[in-house]
Amino acid sequence: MQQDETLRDGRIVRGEDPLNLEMPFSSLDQFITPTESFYVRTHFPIPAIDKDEWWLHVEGAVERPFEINYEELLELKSLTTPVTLECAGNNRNFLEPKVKGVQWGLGAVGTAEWTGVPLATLLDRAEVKSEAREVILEGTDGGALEEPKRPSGKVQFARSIPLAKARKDVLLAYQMNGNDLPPQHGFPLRAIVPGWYAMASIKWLQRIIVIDRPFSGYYQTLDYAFWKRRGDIAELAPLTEMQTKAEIARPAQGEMVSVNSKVRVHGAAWTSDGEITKVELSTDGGATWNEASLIDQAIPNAWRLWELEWRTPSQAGKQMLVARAIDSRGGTQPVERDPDRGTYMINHLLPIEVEVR
Ligand SMILES: Nc1nc2c(c(=O)[nH]1)N[C@H]1C(S)=C(S)[C@@H](COP(=O)(O)O)O[C@H]1N2
Ligand SMILES: [Mo]
Repeated sequence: MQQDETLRDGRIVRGEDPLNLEMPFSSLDQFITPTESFYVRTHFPIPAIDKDEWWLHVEGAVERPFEINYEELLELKSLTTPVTLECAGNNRNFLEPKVKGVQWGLGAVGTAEWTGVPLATLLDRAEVKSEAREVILEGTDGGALEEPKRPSGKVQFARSIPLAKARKDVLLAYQMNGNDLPPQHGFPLRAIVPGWYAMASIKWLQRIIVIDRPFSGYYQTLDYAFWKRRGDIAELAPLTEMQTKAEIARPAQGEMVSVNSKVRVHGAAWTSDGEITKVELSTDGGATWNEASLIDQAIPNAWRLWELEWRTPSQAGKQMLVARAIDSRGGTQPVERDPDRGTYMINHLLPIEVEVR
């Protein structure tokens, strides 16, 4: 956790090439994450796209394939909604032993207000055929891969969504927090897939391909997948829904607090397809739990801020703070890490050590 952390304009640099920036989660102080604090995850160089030259192609198992440009897209009926994005590798640097991948701490997550056109609008225009099952979203970015198991040559970043989900609530966003998408976040257009880990929220969208069978692209199977067990058989399943999680913003790991004082412990909690109904905090490493207050209203597909006043012990020493979330589907967080999740979906209980003195 406390490795060297280079900050750039208030974000932790987790990688330069490709660019990966993390929000210092201890800076959480409002429901909406400002764009300049929002984490950035890229796999390839950020494409420089001229919106006047850009086209979005809608094709595949549709009656009427078409292309649409930026201007035309902006004329369609839009909506604005807050959605929380979390990288499937968020919290990876808590894993022991260390695993490969970007060493995210707590801040590969954020909530922005997204404005755009429902994917359903474009699917309706294209007239999806009855045999259609999934929708592939393809980015403009791509390149050669380094993993031992890889296709040769260039691969585009692409992911698929089941047709029902694509129609239900996937947004094609051109604005983030009221301004045009910045290049880092997918200008001119990105998908927002509510409730799913953010690898599905494809940036720099260039193609929407409707298909009649499950997509088995690189980022759907070899990467961004986990082992789903049927007894002794394990099959690779694509990552989809975010797992229930609460994170503590303050006090942060290693922070010092005074004995016999009142400290505000606060953070955020989220889930997918439901709402957070309770957040509990333990200040003794999980032995006893207290219920935190949930702040404001529950908003679907967005995190819920929470807080609790902690009366610190009269004795100096180290204390382990642990938060856990419970959602309306009865989902909560596992105590132990499930190794079948590989390097993703990290939502087991994570203690934060603070020093009382
Ligand atoms: N085209 C494209 N889309 C992408 C990615 C990418 O590298 N290329 N990264 C994905 C991953 S893994 C995450 S976590 C989110 C990050 O979105 P952000 O950079 O806006 O926070 O974008 C997703 N969409
Ligand atoms: Mo991610």
